[in-house]
Amino acid sequence: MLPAYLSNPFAAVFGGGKPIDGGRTYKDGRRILGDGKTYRGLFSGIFCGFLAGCIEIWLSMRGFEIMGIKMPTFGPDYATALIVVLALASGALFGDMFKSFFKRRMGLKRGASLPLVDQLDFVVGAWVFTYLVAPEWFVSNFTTGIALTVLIMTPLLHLTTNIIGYFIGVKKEPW
Ligand code: CTP
Ligand code: K
Ligand code: MG
Repeated sequence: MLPAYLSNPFAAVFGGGKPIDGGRTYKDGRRILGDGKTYRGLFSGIFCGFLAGCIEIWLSMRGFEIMGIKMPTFGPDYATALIVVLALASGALFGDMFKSFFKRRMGLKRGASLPLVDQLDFVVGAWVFTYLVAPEWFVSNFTTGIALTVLIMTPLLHLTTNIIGYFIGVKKEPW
């Protein structure tokens, strides 16, 4: 889940500039996505999440071995692993963007809070993308236990990182 977890905060750190919706409004007269979804945030977030995933893959291939720790391998299919980490990172930000679209349709302004949805949008996005690109990997790795742990832990982790983001000034709101 690390690529999915990291793409969001890195989008907040590096985001800004041209909004993805180009400032355009939807037929309801409200912004399509809003100024909180930018190209820079999207691409830098995906890049950083993917990089984190590559480091994870490398560690499982070589790193632990170098440190003298015997690890079960990530799986023989490293091409799948690369596709999966890319799907986790990009699915997270597309899930987040999808949520912003619905927040705008509900009349919620950029940054307005939508409890639980704000904390789980990226998890659902990451899982949907991963399922679409690697369904077999998905069903064999996401057991009910893992899924439940992630769903319970994520809102807590998310709130903690966002409070930190708020105090260091990269997030406008602490959620
Ligand atoms: N961000 C970005 N591009 C993205 C996602 C995030 O530039 N694709 C940056 C924006 O600066 C955004 C910040 O990260 O303000 C925090 O992200 P988020 O909480 O998802 O956005 P909000 O500003 O809360 O907007 P929304 O109400 O649409 O969720
Ligand atoms: K978000
Ligand atoms: Mg927000």
